[in-house]
Amino acid sequence: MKLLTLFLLLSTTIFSQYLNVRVDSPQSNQPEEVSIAINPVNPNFLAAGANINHFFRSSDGGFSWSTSYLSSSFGVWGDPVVVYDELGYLYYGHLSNPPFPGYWIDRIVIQRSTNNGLTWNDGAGIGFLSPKNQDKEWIAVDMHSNQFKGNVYVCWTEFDSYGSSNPNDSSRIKFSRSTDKGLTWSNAITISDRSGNCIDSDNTVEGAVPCVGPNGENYVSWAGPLGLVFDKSTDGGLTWGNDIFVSNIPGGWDFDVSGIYRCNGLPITACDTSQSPYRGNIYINWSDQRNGTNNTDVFFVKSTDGGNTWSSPLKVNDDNSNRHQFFTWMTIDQTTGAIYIVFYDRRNTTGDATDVYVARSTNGGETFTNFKVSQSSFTPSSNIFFGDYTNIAAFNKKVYPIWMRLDGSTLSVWTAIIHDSLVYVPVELESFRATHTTEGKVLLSWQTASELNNRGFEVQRKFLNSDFVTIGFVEGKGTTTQKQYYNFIDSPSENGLYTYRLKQLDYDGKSNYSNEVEINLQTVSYLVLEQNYPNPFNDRTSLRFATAYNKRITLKLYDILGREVLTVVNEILEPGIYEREINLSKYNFPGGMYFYELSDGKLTLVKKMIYLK
Ligand SMILES: [Ca+2]
Ligand SMILES: [Ca+2]
Ligand SMILES: [Ca+2]
Ligand SMILES: [Ca+2]
Repeated sequence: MKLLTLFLLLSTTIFSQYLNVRVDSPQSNQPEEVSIAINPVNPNFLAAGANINHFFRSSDGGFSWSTSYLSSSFGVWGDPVVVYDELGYLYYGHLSNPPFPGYWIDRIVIQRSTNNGLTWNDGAGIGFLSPKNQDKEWIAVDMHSNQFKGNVYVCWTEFDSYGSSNPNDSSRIKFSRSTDKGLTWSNAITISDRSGNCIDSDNTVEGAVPCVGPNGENYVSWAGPLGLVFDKSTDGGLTWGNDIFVSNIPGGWDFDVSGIYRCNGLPITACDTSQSPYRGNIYINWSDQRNGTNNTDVFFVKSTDGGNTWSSPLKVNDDNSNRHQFFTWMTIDQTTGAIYIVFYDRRNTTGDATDVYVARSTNGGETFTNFKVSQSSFTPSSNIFFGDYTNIAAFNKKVYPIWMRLDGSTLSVWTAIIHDSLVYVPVELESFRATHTTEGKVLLSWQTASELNNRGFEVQRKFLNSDFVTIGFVEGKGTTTQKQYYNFIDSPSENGLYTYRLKQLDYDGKSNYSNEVEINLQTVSYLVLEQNYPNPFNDRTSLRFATAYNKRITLKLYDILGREVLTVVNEILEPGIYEREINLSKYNFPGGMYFYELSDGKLTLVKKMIYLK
């Protein structure tokens, strides 16, 4: 019997060695700042981007890649971010550098492709507000919510003047949305309550990676002078709330890692919209140097209440090496709820030699398992710009981290093809029982250890040799890891053997049957009416009945048309057996069929008699 499902990790040996695949081509021009996305409509199609205008596509699940270069009349000035929507449309966001009267990073540009990146439109410019600079966009798509499905959202940092140390210049987090698949965009609004400076360092507000919640909520966090803060919108991005403090970032988001041109620990925000037990959880991942300037670590917090409160930071890298882990990125496989975090890691190296690790959580971020995904380490040089981040995408148990290697002075872009063996396994209901109640009814009770995507239970009953029929529905708890208790009371009208079962229904239409339970219902009769004697009869016959309660009892006679013709008894009787003789010759009734009805006001019993006359 299978009824509900639960996450279970069946294999812990899957993470051994991964095929590393080069994404860029030897002709690429120093690609860094990578982004990767999986087409949910056809997951064999993958898209990736890298500075300054690289586009990479794969149509075979990431085993081979081709390189092309984006162009737009707005200019293509780096910070690429690739995102697929629910239709399989592909968005490529980047910075601008249009010809005069435009200027360097004067707007965010998002181009769209409907053929997995073979061709692109010219794109739309977002947030132009001369002479300000618009920098480092991140994009999210509402893949499924009832209200806002298909909306595309973008967040970024606006600088009054990029790099300025003038105290009058400030930075802020901006937001825009598209409700027409990226063709047009709303006017940019500011969502950060507290501005940062324009230096592009610890006290500048940056790192706004938006995500979408199960009901279309917009969630985003960023780093700045207050540390890590969070904000959300529940109306499709029209209005936003007060920024909520999440965590401090000791040392700030801008720090040094030897061998790296520049390094930051900017946050990534993600929300579980899967049907896992962790649906709705919001996660933030970043890195900082709270444990020492030679010991960068990767951190993680979560909110289970829509971002109002946050857990204490959890260190994601599970080493005790006092070495650097940096340039982290996070994704959720929204088909399973598993969390994947990629980062560079020096736990097992010396000097600046660097590996790539992925951490995975299958319990909503309570714990992470770390594993190495790079087949060999590389030793970067701080003389070569290395970009500002890595990236990772996961869909349907396929996980693709993407990162840069820097070998000598040559940058290259790599992915690993990870096929996660995470599976759902069925678990049994902990109990399903049928018991008698004191009122002669049937109490069905059952409990579940956990639920995944459970819409509820149809209660089905079979009487004697009939088929099962549905007699009721009990709503499920959807998704929960808590033990749940249910019951249902049935009131069958007849005595006999009843069989019950549950039909458990998932939200996605799947169903499972429980085991069957039987109960023999022999309700006690509190009112008894016997057949008259003699029957058929001439003139006289005797009516016997019994009552178990001290109640008003009526015994009446009806003709074949249902008309009451005689009241035999109408009085309060003690419990006992009674007999009344009637003589119909006294009334001149016609011969034929008559009915006699005994009632205690609640239960009514009827039998028929034949008067021969
Ligand atoms: Ca950049
Ligand atoms: Ca706000
Ligand atoms: Ca700093
Ligand atoms: Ca460390």
